[in-house]
Amino acid sequence: MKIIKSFLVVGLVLQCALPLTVSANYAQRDDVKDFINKMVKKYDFDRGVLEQWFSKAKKLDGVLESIAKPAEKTLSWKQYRPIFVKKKRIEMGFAFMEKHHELLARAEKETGVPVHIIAAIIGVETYYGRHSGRTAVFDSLTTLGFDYPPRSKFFKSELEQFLLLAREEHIDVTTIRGSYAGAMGMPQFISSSYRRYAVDFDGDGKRDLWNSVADVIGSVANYFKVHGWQRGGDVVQRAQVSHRPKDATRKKLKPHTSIGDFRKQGVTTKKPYADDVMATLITLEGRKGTEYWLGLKNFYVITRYNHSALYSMAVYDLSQELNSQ
Ligand SMILES: [Ca+2]
Repeated sequence: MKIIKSFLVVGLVLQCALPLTVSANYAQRDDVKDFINKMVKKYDFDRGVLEQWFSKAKKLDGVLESIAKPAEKTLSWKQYRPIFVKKKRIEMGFAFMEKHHELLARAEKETGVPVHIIAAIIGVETYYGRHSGRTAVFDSLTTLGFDYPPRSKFFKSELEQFLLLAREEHIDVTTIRGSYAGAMGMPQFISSSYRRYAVDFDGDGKRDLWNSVADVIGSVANYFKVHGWQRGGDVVQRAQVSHRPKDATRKKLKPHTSIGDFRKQGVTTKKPYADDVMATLITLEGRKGTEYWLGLKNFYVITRYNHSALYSMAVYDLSQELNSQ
């Protein structure tokens, strides 16, 4: 569910055209052999098939470069926002909502997640399904799982989930494409999320996040519902501050302080909230200087999709644009 940047995709396509001599021959590595053993013993995978896949897996240097510098960590809000909240994405969002109005309305009715939030997620992730990633997911997860020590454990686990997902959903391990970090389909679900949260919303017996817009809409809404979306609840509110708060960090995503306590610290919102409503303070460097916001439970729920305050704000702002007509 990380962001795909088109220049990155172009880089990976070029890289894939290199001769096969760049093959890392993963099947001969001890750590990969351990992984294969685990998949055979724990899940009864065919050893020969796994060995064949890993012998052909490519180490993707472009993936390793990208994972080291995700946009959320290097961009300020004033740089980040215009990437996502812009005319083309808004116009395409209206078209998407009009075309899929009934599905979106059904998902909102069942889960409480507003249609414009669901649409904004799909818009931010993949331009409403147009850019769902061109990197071979098996290669990217193998590269990250075995050649990216800082997050090796996580990506090995995703690789395990990916192989299980492919078996359950009858999809071809070697041809599936996604983002450099292994996020797949129109909503960019990573493998563990796909297995846990995707739903068959069109009732054809399959969970298809590449081709079924119904499944995509139902799955995004279900993801938020399971993560605690509050029906009718606010996402975030602009805050006024009497002085720069001690806690002016945007690192705490989870609401941790009551609105009443924020008020005592000189942090207030124009819209009144009960004192016991929990919030987190978000500090953004916007076009016109520092902005303070109070993020509520639903703000936090959006960050469960991508653990970034900038991401959640961009989804919210785009959803507001889509809700403006
Ligand atoms: Ca389906």
